Order: sequence, then structure tokens, then C-alpha cells
Amino acid sequence: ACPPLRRNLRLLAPDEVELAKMLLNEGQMHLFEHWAEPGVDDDKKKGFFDQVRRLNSSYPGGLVSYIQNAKKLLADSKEGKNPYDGFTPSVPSGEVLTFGDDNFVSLEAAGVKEARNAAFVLVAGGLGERLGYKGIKVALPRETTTGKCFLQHYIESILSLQEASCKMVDDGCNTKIPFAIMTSDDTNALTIKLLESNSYFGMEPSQVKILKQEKVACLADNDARLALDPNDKYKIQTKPHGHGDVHSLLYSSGLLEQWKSEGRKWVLFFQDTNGLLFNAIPSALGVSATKGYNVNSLAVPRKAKEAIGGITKLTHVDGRTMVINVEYNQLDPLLRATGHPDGDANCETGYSPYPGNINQLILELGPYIEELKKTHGAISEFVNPKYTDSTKTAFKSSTRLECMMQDYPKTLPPSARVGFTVMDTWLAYAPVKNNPEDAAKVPKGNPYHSATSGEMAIYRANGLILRKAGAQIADPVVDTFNGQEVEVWPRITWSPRWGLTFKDVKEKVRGNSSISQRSTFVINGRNIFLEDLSLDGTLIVNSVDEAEVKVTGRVQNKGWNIQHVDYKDTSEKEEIRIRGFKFEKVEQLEVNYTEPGKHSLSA
Ligand code: UGB
Repeated sequence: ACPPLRRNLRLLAPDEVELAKMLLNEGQMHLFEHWAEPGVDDDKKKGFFDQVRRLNSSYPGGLVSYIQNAKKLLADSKEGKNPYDGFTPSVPSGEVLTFGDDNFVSLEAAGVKEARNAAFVLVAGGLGERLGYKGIKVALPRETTTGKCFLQHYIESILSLQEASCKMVDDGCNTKIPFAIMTSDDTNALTIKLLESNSYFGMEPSQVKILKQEKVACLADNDARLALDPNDKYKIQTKPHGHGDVHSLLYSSGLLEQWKSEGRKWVLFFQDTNGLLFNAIPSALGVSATKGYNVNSLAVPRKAKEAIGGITKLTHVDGRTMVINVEYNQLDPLLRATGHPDGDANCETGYSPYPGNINQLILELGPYIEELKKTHGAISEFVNPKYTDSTKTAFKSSTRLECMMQDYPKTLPPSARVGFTVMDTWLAYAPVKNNPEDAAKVPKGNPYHSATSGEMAIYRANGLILRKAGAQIADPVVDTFNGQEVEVWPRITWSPRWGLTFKDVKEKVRGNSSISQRSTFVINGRNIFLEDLSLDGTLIVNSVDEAEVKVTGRVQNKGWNIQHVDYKDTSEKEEIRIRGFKFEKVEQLEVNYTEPGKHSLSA
């Protein structure tokens, strides 16, 4: 049927012949029509089949399924079919937690206890196009007071949970909580390099598993003809398939079965740049464990039009219901189509009535495996072609199928226990997604989700947590960096093993301690107690875990000043420019306790 291919047949291995037949059956003859005679470009032809083999094996059901799913979704899109047809949205009810109250504290304890039965999964295959940062996002500093990157913070948090969890049970537990990271071709090498050059930030290398997601084939037209790379006619153009790939990768890697055989019960998924996330993990895991949720999504109050999905109860005309994330670009049209003429709007609270999905999911491993045995991890997909005109016959550029990890519950039976947990934004959510220019354009009152706001949110959260624990933390001042007005709190930061839960923090704040607005305070060690401390300047306390350090008295010095940096100033490093400030380190008191035993820092 395809003469150029027929003339090249003798070059092909038997499995390549099968792959070629499959492609022809699926209407992909154009992939071969320009093929040169045998003897010309033969290496490229081999390369073509290597790529086809990869595309075929990395998609549940292979390329045949991919092309058939694409044909169906493209036809639906052309027809203007709404994926939510027949569904009416309503506001779901879930757990709403209040930081620091008795319920919160007891849920945190329950969560820490469960943590030894957990496994963590970080989805970090995204390039972060909106942020426009050249490196990988997990290598960005979470805050620039210590300069620790997101990945280091995540690993130290998991290790602290591991230790605290084992300590709670008196059975010689020495579990190593597994940590899987999904990467992509865009992030894989740099993620491995970051881990290896930092000795895995203290984690045992065998605890870490890297799963690389493959891109999927691009689609050139409504017939799902695969797009060829404009620069190489022996290559299929590919694009990312989305974070939903994490489910099929976990399934096909055998990791889930391995975790189950080790007696694990929970899988916690999280995203690349939320520096506050681990403030929410213990209590949310506590909710999963005490409520027996098969699926628990973390959520925060959401401002209308904010670029985070809304958790919604959907009721179908046939009676089916599900509680699911409706992505931010779909919530508004869905609401308008179902009798809410204002669409995605704030209610009298000043927030959208639909809680905002922060894409932190806690799945119960047993039911999760059972479901994936049926689906092999395939997740409901969507396609978003940009058409050249209203006839919807041609695309401006090639498109592809996409999927999202939070769509996992879509295939679950109604009997599944799907819930969500809402926490305060200041405590749980401060992602770094937008570049300075876009962040400055965010409507007033909506969060910037920039490197500036992401770092300032850490200091704000730590200030508020310490206040709740009884310390006097000075009020913030308002300042503008890269066109974004933010609250600047004292720059307080601590290592996860100091303040894993609110109870931990509370136990370490004694008497009457106060910290002034211009202060910087780094708490780096497990047993550091603040007792009648008065800080006005910069104080850095480092201590080994076996030491017990009392920090007391008045510490005063010139401290660190905040200097404005313009994001266009190329003399600064990119990670500084995108936040719009840096520290001028004038004077500080830094103390290091390297010996076990009791110490006191009294100035
Ligand atoms: N990611 C991958 O690992 N692979 C991919 O192919 C793509 C992404 P974005 P998005 O919490 O703020 C999500 O781009 O997709 C990783 C939710 O869908 O940062 O626009 C990537 O590395 C939305 O409902 O976010 O929006 C990153 O870690 C809302 O919850 C993660 O996936 C929103 O996040 C998310 O990718 C939010």
C-alpha cells in the first residue's frame, strides 16, 4: 500500500515490520511517503523505529490505543462536545481543618504514626514554562536565607517523618520511607545530578526511585495523523503527556506491588515547588487514616479564576456522582452552562465556593493497586487543539493527548471513599509557577504564585506558627518586589526535624520570646529551645541532634538587609532575579553546637 515503505522492507527487523503494519492500519501512511530509497538515510530509518518502539511501549495499550483515543477525543472536540455533558456541579463537603486546634494536633499525631507505612511520589517532569527558569524547578531555593533547594527540603521532611514515625511505635521500627520521583527527558539528567552531587541530601540512595515519563506523539490533524518533526522527517514530533503519567509508571515499574509487599498503606503524591506542603502532610495523612479515605485531595480556599482546579461534586442526570477536580479552564464554562451566569465567581466569603486543588493526593495503596490492575494506570485524557478557524478543520500547531494525575478518581466505582481536606493557604500552599512579568499582572487579591511570593510565604507561615506557639513575632511590613506587593515577615526558617508538627514547635518555644521584623533566624537542629529569647538582628543556630540547646537572652546586631533586585538585571543570578530581592549580610551571630549534651546560648 505504501511503495516507499515496501522498497525498504528488507531493511526492517520482524518487529519493525509489525510496527509498520500497525501504523498503516491506523492511517499513518504519511509517515513513510517521503522515505528515501534503501541505502540513503538508513540510520535515520532505524532511529524512526526505535522511537516508534518507545512510543508504543510507554503508553497503556500501545500506539494503537493512543491513535484511537486521539481520533475519538478530536472528533468530540470538533463537535464541541463538553466532557461534563449531563453533569451538574455543586459544592462538595469535606474536612476543614483549623491549624493548631486540638483536632489538628491529634490528626497530626495520627498522621505521623501512619507515615512509616507511606511512600512519597514527587511529580517533577514539568519544565515550568510559565516560570521561564532555565534549570529544574526542584533545584530552586525554597528560600534564600539558607538557600536550601526544594528537593533538599522535601527529602529532609520525609526523613524527619520517617524518624518521628518510628519513634512513636516501640517495635524496633527502622523503616525507610520510599521516595519516587517522576522525571521527563527535560528534567531527568539534572534531577539525578542534583541528587548525586549532594549525597541524596541524606537519604539512602536505595530509597529513591526515578521514573522517567516519555513524551507522546503529536497529532497533526483531526484524523489523528501523527506529526513529523519539522526538522527531521524520520522523527515523530512529541510533547509531554502531563502529570497523569505517574499512575501508569508506578504500575508498570512494579513499585506499587513492592510497596504493598513491604506492608505499606499510603501513597502521597506532590508537586515540584510548594515550599509549605509538608506543613500539611501530617494532619492530612491523619485525616486519611482516621476517615478511611481511599482518595484524599488537599485543598485550600480558592479565589475565582485562580489557576488551580476547583474540587467539585458532579451529579450526572443518570444519578452518578463523583467528587473531582475540575481544571481551572473548565470550571467557568461548566458553571455558565449549568445555570450560574456569573461562572467562576467569588461568593460572599470573597472566595470561590469550590475549594482549590493543590494536587497533593493521598491514596490508600490497597484499593489503588486493585484499580490499576484494571486500568494499568491509564487516566482519562483530554485534547486541546488550537484550530485555525471556526470550521475546526485544521490546527495552528500540532496537538497531543494530555492527562492529569488528579483525574485518577474518575474511573472509580461510586463505592470508593473519595474525600478532601481543606487547610489555610498560608499554611499549606505557595507554589512557584509564574515569571515576574506575569505575576505582576495577576488581578489584585489573587495569589502571585511566583518566586517572590513563594519565599515570602515561608516566612509568613513560620511567623504565624511561632505566634500560635506563643512567641511574639513582629508584624510584617509591606514591600514591592518585581511589581508584586507582598508582606515581609521576619525571615525565620527551620529544618524539618525541628518543627515537623505543631506540637514539636510548641514544645520548643518557652517563656516570652520575641523576634523583631528586621530579624533573620535560622534554626538548624532538632533540640533547640527558645526560652525568653529577644532577637533583633540575625541569629543562626546549628546543632547536632544529640545536643540540647537553650537559646535565651537578648541577641542584637546589624543583621541582614533586604535589597531590591530588578528581574531584568542580568548581573544577578537567575534564581535571585526571579524573586526580586537579595540579602545584604551585614552582621550576624552564628553558633555551632557539635558536641552532645546540654548547652545554653545566652547573649
Ligand atoms: N508535571 C510532570 O511531572 N509532568 C508533566 O508532563 C507535566 C507536569 P504544573 P498545572 O496545584 O497549582 C496543576 O504545570 O498542571 C509536574 C493542577 O492540574 O505546575 O498547570 C510538574 O513538574 C491544578 O489542578 O501545574 O496545574 C509539577 O510538579 C492545580 O492543582 C506538576 O506536575 C495546580 O497544579 C504540576 O504541573 C496547582
